[in-house]
Amino acid sequence: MKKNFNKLIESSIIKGLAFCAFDTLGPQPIYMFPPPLEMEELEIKKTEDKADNILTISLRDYIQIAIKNISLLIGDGAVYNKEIEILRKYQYFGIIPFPDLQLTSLTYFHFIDIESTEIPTASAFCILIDEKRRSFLYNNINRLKNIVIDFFSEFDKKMITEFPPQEQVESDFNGLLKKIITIEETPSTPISSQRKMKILIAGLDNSGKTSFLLSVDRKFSKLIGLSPTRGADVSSIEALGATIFLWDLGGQKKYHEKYLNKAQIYLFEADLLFYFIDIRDRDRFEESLEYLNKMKKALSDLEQNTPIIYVLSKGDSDIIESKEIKSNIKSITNKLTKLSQDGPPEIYITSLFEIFSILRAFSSGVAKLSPNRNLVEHNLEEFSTTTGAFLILLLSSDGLVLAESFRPKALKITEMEKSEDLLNVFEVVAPQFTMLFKIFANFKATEKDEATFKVSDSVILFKKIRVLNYDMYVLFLLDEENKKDLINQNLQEFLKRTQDLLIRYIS
Ligand SMILES: Nc1nc2c(ncn2[C@@H]2O[C@H](COP(=O)(O)OP(=O)(O)OP(=O)(O)O)[C@@H](O)[C@H]2O)c(=O)[nH]1
Ligand SMILES: [Mg+2]
Repeated sequence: MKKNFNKLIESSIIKGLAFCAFDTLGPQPIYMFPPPLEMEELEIKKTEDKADNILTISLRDYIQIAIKNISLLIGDGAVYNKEIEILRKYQYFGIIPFPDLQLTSLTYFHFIDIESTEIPTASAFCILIDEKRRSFLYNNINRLKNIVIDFFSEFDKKMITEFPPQEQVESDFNGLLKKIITIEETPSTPISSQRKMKILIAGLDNSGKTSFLLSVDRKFSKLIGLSPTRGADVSSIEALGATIFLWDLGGQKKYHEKYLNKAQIYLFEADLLFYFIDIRDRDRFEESLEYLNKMKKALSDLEQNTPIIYVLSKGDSDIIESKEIKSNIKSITNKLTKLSQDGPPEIYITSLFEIFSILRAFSSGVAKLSPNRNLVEHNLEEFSTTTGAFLILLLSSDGLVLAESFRPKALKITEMEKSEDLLNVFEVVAPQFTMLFKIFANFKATEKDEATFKVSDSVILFKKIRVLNYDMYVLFLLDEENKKDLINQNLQEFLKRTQDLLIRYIS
């Protein structure tokens, strides 16, 4: 049996599988494929000139893997204050680095029900891969997720009374590995060393696409005298550790057919679509929705489930509160909501004159591509429960929003309710964020590590933090300044736990 698994793994890009759980002894590896080596064996293996792919790690290494993973799920323990039903629904994936072992793992976190324990047991299942080949995980993440979730929906049942011994479950994990190997045989993208992402920027002509991209890249000098984009203009930027290819699809009608007929080129393997609608141009809403529908159909014909972010452009601050624009926003939001099948659409209002409205829309898009975003936000949420912060934003030094956590009360204390007639308030409303970002810009300029700002009844606390070689910033919105102490007490622990998730945010 043991041989079987090792044979399989030799032919795979995957180096090992580990299932860990929070056992009576704390975080423990329960199933380890290949099994850990004794110290002597390890020494021998090290001297051998081995060409095989099999992982040679000790039990101690597996325990380290278990500890690091499980602590990401249960954090400081605040998670156990949640109702059991909520714990049962937790399902997170994360890409976690293990630099000491030169490994990266795609980890599936969830709680399992075991009869002998009252509360569900925290578990982490790791697919281990050579860190240099981790792009395989990013590029095939959706297929991998499905396989793993399917597997555990059955396998969890086997663990109800206790963890069966490894020999008894070996064939299950063999089966799982075989499925992963089928992905390797038909990868979505050639396996390469660096993660590349393709983002489409589409919408009618004159809807502000090129202006948006130039602002993201802070090329303001080029904004003057911009002419319509002819055909597709592909550029690339480096952000958050990855190369992002931006396909600016010039919106004039004469190009539409070309993009749609040659979808295999233009739309193929798009990770994300930003769809632009000029919020002032109500007369063209219908035309824009028609184009959107064609584009959505072309994407689904390619069997791509490309996420879409809607950008309502030209929402300048001098007109955003006007009756006309408010009614336009409402009308288009309703229409987009009707069109969107899986959940409420993600909509941002932007203005060229509010750079942060653009950065926020862009970063939410890019963050959508990060497998680690949900887990970081899960941890942020716990941190906010522990510290009583109403809003926490994690920002990169160039103002991209890496993660955010907020409680409805945050809307109240910043008077963000103004637009309550809109759906999905927080995603839609940018202007209030602009205020926060302006403060952020001021804070950055001071080059301090910490500062507080009073805004009406609330306090905004900024902290500069360092994760590896990157400066990052955390913003907290508080109702009382004395909550600061609690934040300072818990921040280091929080950072220690989540820094690996941030390092592997998208690269
Ligand atoms: N007031 C205002 N004008 C904007 C804003 N964004 C873009 N514009 C203007 O809208 C016009 C069209 O912008 P572009 O970025 O060229 O539009 P596009 O979507 O790239 O157009 P095509 O390339 O033809 O598809 C330009 O004159 C911009 O200055 C904004 O936020 N506010
Ligand atoms: Mg353009």
